[in-house]
Amino acid sequence: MHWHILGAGAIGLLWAAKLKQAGHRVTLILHTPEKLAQYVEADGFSLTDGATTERFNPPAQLAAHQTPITHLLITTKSFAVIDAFTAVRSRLVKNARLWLLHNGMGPQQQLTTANPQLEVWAGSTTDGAYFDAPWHLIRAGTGTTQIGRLSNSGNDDLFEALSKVDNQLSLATDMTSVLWRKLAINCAINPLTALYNCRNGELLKYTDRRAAMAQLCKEVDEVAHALGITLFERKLMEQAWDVAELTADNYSSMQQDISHQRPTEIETITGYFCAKADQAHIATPANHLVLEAIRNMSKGNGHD
Ligand code: KPL
Repeated sequence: MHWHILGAGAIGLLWAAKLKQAGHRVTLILHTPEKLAQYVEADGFSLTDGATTERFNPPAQLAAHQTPITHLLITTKSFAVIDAFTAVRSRLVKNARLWLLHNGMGPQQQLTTANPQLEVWAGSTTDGAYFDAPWHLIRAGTGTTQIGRLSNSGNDDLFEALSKVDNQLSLATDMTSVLWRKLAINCAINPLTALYNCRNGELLKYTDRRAAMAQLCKEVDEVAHALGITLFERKLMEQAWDVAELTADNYSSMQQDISHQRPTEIETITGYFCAKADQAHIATPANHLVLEAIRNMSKGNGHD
């Protein structure tokens, strides 16, 4: 398979490395000429996994390149997915396979509905990697990745092929519920860590933070139930508590985005959730409150 990867962040490059190691062709699509020049200058990227460091140098290009795309993996931030896809859309062959691996919800459903000719897959991962220097990636433990087909077209061949690339990959028959579970955890943890400017574990230490988290969770449980989505066997608050405890020393992605004055993924996390609740005429005041608060913080950072 020849994979084009849009989004040269940690997850995008981790998958570029995995696909190369498994013998697939990989081409990176970088979003600015400056980024492309930096990549060429760096002569590719490296991945350190435990004691081993390996270098990778897949070809890179801009979206405007003309070669056809058969397999497209998008790993950008969720707010950039639609624009990234639109920039390469004319290059996709008929029946191309599109795999979306990003936080939040919305783009997956939008692209599946708007492109019935494509085989669209979505993923959710706990794989971790981070950059310790530009183009130098460190693998932070091996996580699991669930993928599932969202479009009616196609078969499960893509999963069969990718499971040979990553033995921690599993096939989700109900990917929408998998995405909702991740969304629910992110609704419970991400906005509050950004608002309190704290690590995930610090949400559990104070009564007011725990109460705020419990309120968000209660609303998410209620809406998921009304929409017929099975979240967890227990209450979301209990599940989110465990995630916050397990990742106690981490800063959530939203806390990091706010503290580095980057745009956040609030619209595809709490924003998506509130829109679904509004459509179902279920009041979710606590989630609406944090949605507005993060929007205001983002405005203060120059993003809206
Ligand atoms: O997914 C996460 C994120 O930071 O986006 C959690 C689960 C909250 C871990 O930090």
